[in-house]
Amino acid sequence: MRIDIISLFPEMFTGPLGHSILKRAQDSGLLAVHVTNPRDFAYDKHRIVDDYPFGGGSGMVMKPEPIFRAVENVVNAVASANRRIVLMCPGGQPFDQAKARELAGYEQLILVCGHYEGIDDRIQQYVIDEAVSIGDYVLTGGELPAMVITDAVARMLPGVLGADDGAQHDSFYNGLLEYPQYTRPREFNGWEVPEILLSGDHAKIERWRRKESLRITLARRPDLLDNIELTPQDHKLLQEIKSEQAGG
Ligand code: 4FV
Repeated sequence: MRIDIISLFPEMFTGPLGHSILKRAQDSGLLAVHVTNPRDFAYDKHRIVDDYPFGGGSGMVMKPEPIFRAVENVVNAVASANRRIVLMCPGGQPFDQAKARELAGYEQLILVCGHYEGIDDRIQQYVIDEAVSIGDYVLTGGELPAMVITDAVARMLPGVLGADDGAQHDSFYNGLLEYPQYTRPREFNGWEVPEILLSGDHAKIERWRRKESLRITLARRPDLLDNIELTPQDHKLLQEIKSEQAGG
C-alpha cells in the first residue's frame, strides 16, 4: 500500500513513522509513505498557503490551489485508481477499527492534513472522498490524526504484524475489548499470573480469554456488546460473570 500525506509540516512525520513495526513495514516494501508539502505548489513569490477567511472571523484558512495541486501530483504518481482521498477534521466520520480495516483495502490512501482554522471548503466538496475524525476535540493540525490513521491502517496490512493472526486478537477486532495479557515472571511483587494460563489446556485458556474479554467489555464499553453477534457460549459466560458479580 502507498500512503500519501499532504502536510505543511513533513518533518513532523519522520519520528512517529520511522520506528519499529511501521519502519519494518516500509523497509520490507509492504508500505510506502510519502509526505507532500502544499507549499511546494504555491507559485507566488511568498509561496502563500493560507489567507484570511471570507466573511471575516479569527484565524487563517488554507488556500485551495496549493492543496489541489499537491493532491493532483500524488494522484498522477500512482497508476491504480484504487485510491481513497481522506480529510482529517473534527466534523468527519468517527475513525474506528472497521474504518481502519476498510481503508487498508485501498492501494493508495491520500491523507490531507488541515492546519489553522481548516481548509477552504471547496477542497472538501470537490476533491475529498471522505472526512474522518479521530475524536471530538480540536487539534492544531491534521498531522497527528494522519499518523494515527497511518498506524492503525498499516497494522491491518497482511504481513505487517508478522504472524498474520497478530491483528485477529486485537481489541475491537472481534468487536470486544482484548483479554488481559501476562508474561514471565510467574510471580512479581507477590502478584501471580492466573493459573489457567500456565495449564497448557488451550480449550480452557480460550474459554477464559473469551470470558475476560466479555467481562472487561461489559464493565468498560457495554455499548460494544450491542454491535456484535454473541454466541450461546457468550451468553452463558455473561451469565456466569453477572452471577459471580452478584456474589453467586
Ligand atoms: C481533527 C480531529 C482536528 C481542526 C482544525 C486541524 C484540526 C485544524 N482532525 N480529527 N479531531 N483537526 O482537530 O481529525 O485544521
